[in-house]
Amino acid sequence: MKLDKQLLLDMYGRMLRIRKFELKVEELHLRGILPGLKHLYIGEEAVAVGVTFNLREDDYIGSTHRGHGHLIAKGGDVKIIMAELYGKKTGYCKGKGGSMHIADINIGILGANGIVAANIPIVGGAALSAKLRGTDQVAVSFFGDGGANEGMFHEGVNLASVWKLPAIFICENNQYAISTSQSKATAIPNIADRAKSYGIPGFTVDGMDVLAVYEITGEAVARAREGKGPTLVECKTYRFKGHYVGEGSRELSYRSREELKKCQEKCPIQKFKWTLTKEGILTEGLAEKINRQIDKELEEAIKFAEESPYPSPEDALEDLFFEEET
Ligand SMILES: Cc1ncc(C[n+]2csc(CCOP(=O)(O)OP(=O)(O)O)c2C)c(N)n1
Ligand SMILES: [Mg+2]
Repeated sequence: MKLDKQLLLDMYGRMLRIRKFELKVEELHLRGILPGLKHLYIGEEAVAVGVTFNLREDDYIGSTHRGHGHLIAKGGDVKIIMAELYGKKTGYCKGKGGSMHIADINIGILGANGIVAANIPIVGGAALSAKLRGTDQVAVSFFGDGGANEGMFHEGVNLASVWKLPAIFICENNQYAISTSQSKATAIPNIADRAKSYGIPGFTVDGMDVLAVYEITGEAVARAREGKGPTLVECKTYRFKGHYVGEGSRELSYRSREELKKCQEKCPIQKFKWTLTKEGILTEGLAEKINRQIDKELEEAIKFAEESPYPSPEDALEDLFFEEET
């Protein structure tokens, strides 16, 4: 394998951190400890990690309602994310935003976003800003197969192409928008084929293969940095859990147990672990060490969140934008 061994191990560790974080969130939610709505990223880890490992700290990402994986992949602090999910004052939004509003401008995370596809024009704006400032920063938008049918997708991708913006559009095609399968809502099988109509390159890639995602998005990032404009990359992936935590067995009304089982067998983390083991890069001992280190980080994050205070009632009046009456 051509890539640096430490980089590959870091990719593995980052995917596992996302997976274990999400499993903890699921557990804490189902025990009634975490408030609010959460959409888990389990099964899709190779996409966020494959993409963001091509990015610098000062590059931008725009995320979705299913955003924890993007935030952790881009370097978000699990302690502060966890505190936000607990609704605590030490969280990214001081406990007032929750899962779907987490942002960290200092490391280019423009925010999770509960409005499907709404980060596409925001990312377009960040890319325009980088271009006007003459930097070589790039901006990445993550959105789903459902998001690709929103007007904001068509408007945003078209304008980014016309203005040759340094943007990369990552469609996380997990085959469902809530309970609607892609085939019931989209006339073509490969969303990347739409790139042609905007005059930009489009690629469909196996989103369960972190190295495939890393390679193709590496090319897209290089193109964007060189001023050659945007690229659309469709990552075929699958969400292993329900649309939101608490959906329970209702998911079986739109997908079968057999389908779930077959897709879960393609676990991106397990697959990458096998590859690294076969190449002699990852040993059982090292895997266990990484595992324990993540468990410790998560324990500390939960302790930090639990011991943090809730915002006070007066805090509700802070961080607002309003105009003085004249
Ligand atoms: C503009 C808008 N329309 C509808 C919704 C309700 N909604 C929340 S998630 C979702 C499905 C999104 O599907 P997709 O883009 O494929 O993302 P996934 O959940 O599969 O990651 C919908 C319709 C919303 N939040 N925003
Ligand atoms: Mg989807």
